[in-house]
This record gives sequence, C-alpha cells and structure tokens, in this order.
Amino acid sequence: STSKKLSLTNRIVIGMVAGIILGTFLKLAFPENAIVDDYLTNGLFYAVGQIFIKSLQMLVVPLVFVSLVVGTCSLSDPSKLGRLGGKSVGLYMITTAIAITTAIVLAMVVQPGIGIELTAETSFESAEAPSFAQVVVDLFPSNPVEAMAEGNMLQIIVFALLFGISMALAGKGGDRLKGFFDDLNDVIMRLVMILMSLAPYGVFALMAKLFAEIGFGTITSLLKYFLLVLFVLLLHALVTYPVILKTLTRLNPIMFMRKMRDAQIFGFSTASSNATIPVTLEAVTNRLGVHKSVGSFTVPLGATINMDGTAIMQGVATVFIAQVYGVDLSMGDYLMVVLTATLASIGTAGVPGVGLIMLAMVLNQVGLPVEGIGLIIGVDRLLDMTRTSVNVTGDAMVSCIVAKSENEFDDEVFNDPDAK
Ligand code: DAS
Repeated sequence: STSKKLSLTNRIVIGMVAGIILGTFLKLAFPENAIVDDYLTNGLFYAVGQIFIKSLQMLVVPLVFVSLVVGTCSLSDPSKLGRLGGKSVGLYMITTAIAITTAIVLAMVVQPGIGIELTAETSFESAEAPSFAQVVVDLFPSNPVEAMAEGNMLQIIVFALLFGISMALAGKGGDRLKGFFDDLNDVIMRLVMILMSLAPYGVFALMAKLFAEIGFGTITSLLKYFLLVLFVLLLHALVTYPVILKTLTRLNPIMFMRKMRDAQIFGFSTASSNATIPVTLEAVTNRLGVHKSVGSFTVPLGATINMDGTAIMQGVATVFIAQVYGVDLSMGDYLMVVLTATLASIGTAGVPGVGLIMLAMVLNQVGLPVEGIGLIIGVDRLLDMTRTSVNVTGDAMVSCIVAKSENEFDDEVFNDPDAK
C-alpha cells in the first residue's frame, strides 16, 4: 500500500541527513585521503550533485516562461496584473526591510564584532549599487532570446507577461497557442516531478561533498557572527513569517511550513533560489493552493527580487564589519544600509554566494571597507544555504498572501495534508 511507502519529502530529508553524516565521517576518518578525494568527494558526489543541480537549472527558463505565459493569458481580468505586481513587489520589499532591520538591531545588541582582531588584509572587489533608473531600464530585454540564454529572470518575466497578454487579446490564434502552451506546461511539470523523484540522491551527494570538504576551523573564531546570523534567520522564518501569514490571511502557519519542507531542503542544498524555482512553484501551486496565474508570476519574481535571508546576513555583517574596523555608523547610515540592501536585491539573481556581492554594494554605500568581506567569507557557505531556505520560504509566503487577497487561492488544497 502507498501509506507504507516513505513520502518523497521524508526520503529527501533522509538523503540530506545521510549525506551530512557520511561527509562528516569521511572528513574525520580519511582526512586528505587521495582515493576518497578523487573517487568520492570530487568523483561520484561531485558528478551526481552537479548533474542534479544542472538539471534543475535546465528547467528554470522554460518553466518560468511557459508557466507565466499560461498564467497571464488565463487571468480572468488583465487589469489584475498591475495590482498583482504592485502587491507582490510591495510585500517583497516590506518583508526584506523587516528582515534587515531585525538583523541590524540584534547585531547592535549582541555586538558580534567586538574583540575580533584584524589580521591579514584580504581583498575583495568593490561594487557600485546600480541606480534606480538603471534597475527599471534593465527590466526590459532588447532581445528575448539573449535574456533566456543568460537566464535573466526579470527580463524573461517582462517578455512572458507581454506575450501572455497579447495571446489573450489575439483571438483565435491566441486560443490555439494557449492550447499548445498548456500542453507544454504539463510536459515541463512532469519533468519537474521526475527530477524531484531523484532528489534524495542529488541532495545526498551535494551534502556528502560539502561536509567532506567544509572547514569548521574558521567558524570557531567567528562563532558569534555565525550564530547570530543563524539565529536571526530562524527568528525570521519561524516567528516573523508565521505572524505575518496568520495576521494577513488567517492561514495555518504550521501547515504552510510542512508543505514548504521540500523547497526549503532544495534551497538549503543548492544555495540557489533560482535553481529551486521549479520546486517552490510546485509547492506553491500544487500543495499550498495558490492558483497558477498568481504563483507562476510571484515565484520567479520572488526568487529574483526577494531575499530576506540575504538581507539578514547583510545587516549583521555590516554591523560586524563596522565594529571590527571601529567605525561608528549613524542612524542615517543604517537607513542607507536598509535601503541599499533592499534595492540591491532587486537587480541580483538568486544564485550561490551572490549575497556577498550585494554586501559589497552596501559597504560601499556607507563607506565601510569592502575588504571586510574577507573576514566572513570563510563561514559564508553554510549561511548561504540557510538563508536561501529563508528566501524561498518568503517567496512562497508572499505568494499565498497575494493569491488570497486576489481570491486566487484554494483553501481546500491548502488544508489537505496530502495535496499533491
Ligand atoms: N544564495 C542566494 C539565493 O539564491 C542568495 C545569497 O547569496 O544570499 O537566495
């Protein structure tokens, strides 16, 4: 019977835990062992993990384009689009601002940078935050094929929206094309499900490789910074999100979290909101009950512009670096940090490690030494993974709120524990 079989989510959790245990074991039992390194860590685990991530990424562009075209042209009322866009962008920015503000306040209380010695100088490229006008201009592709080839999510979204609206307006031809895109969407979603069924192995390999290689030496000296970022991430995911969700929608946050587990683990093991889009979209539309017309828009948008977890790291890191270098930041500086971090997240894709590039923009903006990033880079990988889980959770939560407020939400699906 099916009830005896382990659910996919449980198998993914087992894959993750087993990978962590095996990786840690290999690291402790066979340190710098050439055979283990060549054949397992950089052989089998590397190959399985990379193939898994690449096949997820392979689906992102076709999935986002096709599902968004289908979603847009099946919107009952195209004027809804403006409202949808406004609400989601607004909520994404507000949650990010809350995240970074919490992080800054807590970091000022805990003072993770006090007592850290400045040792070897490290270098890190400085980066300018783009101007607001440039961010808006960059939304528009001059060549949709180029946008797709580069995986430029915002440009793909804009093209898909315009294409979908035109399809809805184009009469018979548009109707025929809609049938075609509907079918294409079904086929791509099927492919997502096939990949998902292989996820336990992919997640296992990614974790085994990471934990066989990761050094915990640096974490001990940065323990305060590391634990504080982790704490604020958990606080945001387990307190702030549930409170916002409950207040704005009356939906049960525990049910929400349960259905997000797969996506959270994918985010954790890939450290990429972008690569996780197929999984987040599946959870949001099939399990949480957000209608496709909303989810196909809010999820890829969120994966690109909404990074609450990343903002949290930036908030703590800014205070940390200011303290280590003995720089006093004013209230105005902190407001600048919140603003820059929120705006910078709009133009940057959710891929591994991008948070550090955004941090460079923030530090630049308030005149802190960008080399400070060298201090925290050593412990960033685990934090990157954790904050990506938070990022995708935020994308899904905003999707639920927007869908609910637009009556594009299915409560029955949400409340069905086994909805697939
Ligand atoms: N890992 C990123 C993400 O995909 C962002 C970051 O570097 O924080 O969400």
